Amino acid sequence: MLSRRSFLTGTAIVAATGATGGLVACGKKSTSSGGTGGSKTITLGFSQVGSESGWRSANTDSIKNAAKAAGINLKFSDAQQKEENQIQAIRDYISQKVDVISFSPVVTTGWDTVLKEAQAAKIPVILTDRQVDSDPSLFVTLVGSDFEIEGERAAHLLEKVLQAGGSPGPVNIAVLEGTTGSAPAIDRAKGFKKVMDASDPSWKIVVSQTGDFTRDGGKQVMAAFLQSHPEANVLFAHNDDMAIGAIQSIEAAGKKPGTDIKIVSIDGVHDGFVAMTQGKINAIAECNPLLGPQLMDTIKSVLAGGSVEKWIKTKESDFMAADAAAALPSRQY
Ligand code: GYE
Repeated sequence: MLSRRSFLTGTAIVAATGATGGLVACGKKSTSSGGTGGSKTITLGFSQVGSESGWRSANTDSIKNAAKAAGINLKFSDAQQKEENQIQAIRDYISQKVDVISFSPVVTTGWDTVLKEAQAAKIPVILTDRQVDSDPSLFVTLVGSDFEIEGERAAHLLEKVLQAGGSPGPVNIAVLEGTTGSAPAIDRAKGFKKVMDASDPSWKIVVSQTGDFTRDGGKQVMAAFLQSHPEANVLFAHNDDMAIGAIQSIEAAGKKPGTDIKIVSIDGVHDGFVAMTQGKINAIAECNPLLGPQLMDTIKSVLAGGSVEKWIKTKESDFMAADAAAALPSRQY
């Protein structure tokens, strides 16, 4: 999906024209006023998606702490999962003439106009966490995970869970999707399906609906799934929070999460690990929210005129419930 064909190719040369013309000018602007590489404090305008999940809280803390540690002046706004709020925040940052703008786009589409405005104002834009479906020349780089791979990893974890549980018969999968139109919801679904289609033909997605990445969304939608699809014996949740919400509904319906309904989710937040230690979530594909330090390093090198990769990916691991107790004490979020 997305403009990934071009997005994936090569390195963004920061001094190039057109794509990163803003960077060149921004570098000049900085140099004439002391240089961002020197004593001038960098001002970063950051627009966060919202505070929908444990992942997001950890991500916000990471960005705030890393900005402080890097001596970057952070202007932070929470868009409450609304694209129009993010667009407004970006416009405000442009009019405040910040040195650099970063944001985690709630959905993939609808960004071209505001990204062009930032480019016209010669303010570089660095995406974090989520991708956009815009011309890659409108942003410098993305610091974040590969969600399609995460979907594939989740499906492979499910294979392991099913193997460990003996022969399960038909695999009737219910899916709690993330925010509709968001990069992680689109790509996690895609990666999961890719592995599923190549896997055992007994796997079937019997129902799939958004829970908007929230605990409450997961709870409500799962309650409806249990009514409409009592045959579901697997839940794939696009994040831990929805899985945790779903667990409440599964228990309220008198079923045993992790046993009657096997559960695989993505993120690896603290509460997800706790649910694994209780055997309620069977496996988690980690998605690392601690992007702050990488983002600040990237900002500094971009403003200093360096070249950066077009996609700076995050390192992540997989966990089965049996690993959870040993891993829990060293989890950072
Ligand atoms: O998985 C979910 C959050 O974009 C990777 O957003 C992020 C996702 C994360 O709400 O918990």
